[in-house]
Amino acid sequence: MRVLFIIPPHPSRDMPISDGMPLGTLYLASMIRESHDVQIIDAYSQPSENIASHIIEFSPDVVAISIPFRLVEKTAQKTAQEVRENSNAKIIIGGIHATLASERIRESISHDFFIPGEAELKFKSLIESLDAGSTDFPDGVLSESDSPDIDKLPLPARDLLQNREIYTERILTSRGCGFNCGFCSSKKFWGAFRGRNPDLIIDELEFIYSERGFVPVSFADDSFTYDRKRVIKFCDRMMERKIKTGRLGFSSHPIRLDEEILEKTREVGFDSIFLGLESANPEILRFIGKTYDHDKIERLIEYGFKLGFEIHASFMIGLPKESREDIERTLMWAGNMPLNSIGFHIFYPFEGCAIRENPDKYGIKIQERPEHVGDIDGEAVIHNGVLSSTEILYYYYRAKAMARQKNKHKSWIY
Ligand code: B12
Ligand code: SF4
Repeated sequence: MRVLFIIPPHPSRDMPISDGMPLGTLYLASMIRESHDVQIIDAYSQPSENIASHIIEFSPDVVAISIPFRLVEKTAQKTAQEVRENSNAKIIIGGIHATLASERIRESISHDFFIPGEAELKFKSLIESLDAGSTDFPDGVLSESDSPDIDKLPLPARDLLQNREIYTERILTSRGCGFNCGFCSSKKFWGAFRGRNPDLIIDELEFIYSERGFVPVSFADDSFTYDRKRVIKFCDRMMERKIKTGRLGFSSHPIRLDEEILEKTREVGFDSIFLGLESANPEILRFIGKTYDHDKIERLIEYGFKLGFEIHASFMIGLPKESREDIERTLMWAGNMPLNSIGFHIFYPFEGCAIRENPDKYGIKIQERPEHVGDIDGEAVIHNGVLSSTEILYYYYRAKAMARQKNKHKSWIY
């Protein structure tokens, strides 16, 4: 069968981006590539792709459309229409946002099959069934896949990406997150944390280097450091195997950093850390289910900086109950730390997060209109109990202006 994977374009950006390597699609492609003819259009990262002419040229039997975030919901709808207009291919949809907003997505996006959740196993069996001519799918909704054993999955089919050189390489060393922050849907989608075997991660890293040389590699896990023992073991194995690296970066929940983790990860080649710090006010953070010690993280950031790390942090504007004073405090705190870059984003209650599911409990009013596309860099859609959406937007612009000043010296993006 000819299977075409499509990641729909961003609704407004027309520039390529480097940080969007679509690992989910690459995992699915790796499951079927040996028996089928597979192509990938990543119109999100490479917006110049002409989807319609590609469909006509490749003439696929199946088109698999990935819907990772709300931001691409409308363009996914348009992509599915283009498939319908230019081919007789069966359309399969899936991805995080498709799963968490499945009711609306299933109504608005033309498709033959919908596979919620982690889809490797179900996707492969669906393709095999279609190939065998089976039509035994009552309503096109396949039950959620069993989570695969992530140590047994084939490596993501990175080599199938067109213009691979535009991408920062990404590697996934775990799935799921052990935390449950009220603004995040990760737990709901991925469930419990599952870490991969350190030696297999190192093998994958070496494979990437064998293909592309010592390029920067970003560890794409939600929180690479969630399982401390696994990180230590990973670093020990890197040392024992004497692995030479290019630049390496990871993300961490602030509560999962400590001196030894910083030292060990630095020693094996990591030099970039991304931290979701969100707010300077511990009470706001406690209220939304994310806690850490602000004094301690300040000390660790300074220590990490001394060790030679670049440290990038992200903050949210407009969290439930956050007042003007809270935001001022966050701006001040963020501005005073030796961070290499700071990012501000508007709090957006995405489908699947606890705050969206219990707005009364969090004291917010959601004022989302159909034209809102889910852009955390431009839309405020709540009254947070203290500030209106207009006020949130105002403080967000102030925060952005401050970040622009501070980010002048930013080098590598995590
Ligand atoms: C890396 C990442 C990015 C990368 C790359 C995204 C990509 N191409 O996949 C970049 C940096 C581009 C990105 C951007 C954004 N992201 Co992001 N991102 C992530 C992150 C941390 C990891 C994604 C990943 O690689 N997962 C690993 C792979 C293996 O999983 P997967 O892609 O989901 O694929 C599996 C399943 O979903 C499914 N599947 C996937 N595709 C398909 C297709 C079919 C047909 C089927 C059947 C199944 C299927 O099977 C796959 C294998 O199991 C996730 C959080 C997370 N833990 O997943 C957030 C996440 C997806 N991002 C999110 C958001 C909001 C954004 C932004 C849109 C934010 C914004 N500005 O509004 C931005 C866009 C910024 C911009 N201006 O362009 C939210 C989405 C929430 C939502 N409902 O919208 C998430 C869930 C984070 C969160 N918890 O809030 N992101
Ligand atoms: S925000 Fe990060 S640490 Fe919190 S639940 Fe989501 S993925 Fe986990």
